[in-house]
Amino acid sequence: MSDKTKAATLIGVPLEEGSGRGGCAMGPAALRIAGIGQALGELGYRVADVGDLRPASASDLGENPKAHHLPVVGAFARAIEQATYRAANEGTIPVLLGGDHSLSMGSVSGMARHAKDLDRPLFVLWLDAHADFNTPASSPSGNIHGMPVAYYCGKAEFAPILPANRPFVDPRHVYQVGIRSVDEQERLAIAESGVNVFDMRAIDEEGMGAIMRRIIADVSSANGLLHVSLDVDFLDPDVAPGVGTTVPGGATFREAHLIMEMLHDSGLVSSLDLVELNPFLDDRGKSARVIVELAASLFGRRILDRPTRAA
Ligand code: NNH
Ligand code: MN
Ligand code: MN
Ligand code: MN
Repeated sequence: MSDKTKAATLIGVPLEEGSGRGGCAMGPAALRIAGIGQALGELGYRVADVGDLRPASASDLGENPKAHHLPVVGAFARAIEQATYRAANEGTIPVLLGGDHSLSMGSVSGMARHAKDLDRPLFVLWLDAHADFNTPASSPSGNIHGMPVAYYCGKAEFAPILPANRPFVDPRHVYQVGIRSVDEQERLAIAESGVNVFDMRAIDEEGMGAIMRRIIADVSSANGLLHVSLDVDFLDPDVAPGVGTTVPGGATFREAHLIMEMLHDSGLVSSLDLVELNPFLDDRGKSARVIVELAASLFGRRILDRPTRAA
């Protein structure tokens, strides 16, 4: 996180229609109660909270049996795209308080528009148990939260949600870390797409530090902006149980913090999604607190000061 910026905009996204179950709409409230604003403030950031987005359902988007609640999810995507673009354009770091992962259709698209203005490439770090590369045709569930990566890479158009000339993210600029649940057809689509996938086995074999050094070097050498999208189920369910789609064998507390600490020191992060927190399933606020602590590490909280590395 670049210390030059030192300003963050919290954008609440009470959206759960993309996830196929209730609870994520309470995520923004839980993250605020767990102290997301104070944590960033204590690290020296000027924090503005724009409150929760509450767009009316988009009546121009028809219902789609293979993409559930498209008029609601699509309306949110439009509002999020604008709010994210505006916050970034004002020189702040947009922090999306989700809300289910379909919100990234809007946040990443907004950052892609911002990056295009700056004539810099946008990179995405996708921290998730799932690849979220389904399309309405391939999805076994019809839940749009399994589709945002395909959407912002331009591989899945459900309906005219955002302008047809919106900038897409180059799949080769997407880095997925923590993956351990991929659907049959999704597997083929990812392999063809060029998305960089570091699954749990890669983390076990190579170590999180080595993987993150590679990703940071790639973004840095391209002078890219880096959007970070953190799905609660990236973490092991023992660390963060408050999510609807837990998958065993996830990232440890320290692996997740190491990512955030290295990202902070890189100065490359332009924007952040905190998604899929389901307070209804949480254990007395445990997962909400872990997510806030991870965000604090990303914004510069550290165990000890470290010698500055030569550039
Ligand atoms: N792959 C499944 C689907 O598309 C599950 C997606 N669920 C998530 N993604 N939580 O992060 O329905
Ligand atoms: Mn996800
Ligand atoms: Mn997930
Ligand atoms: Mn490139």
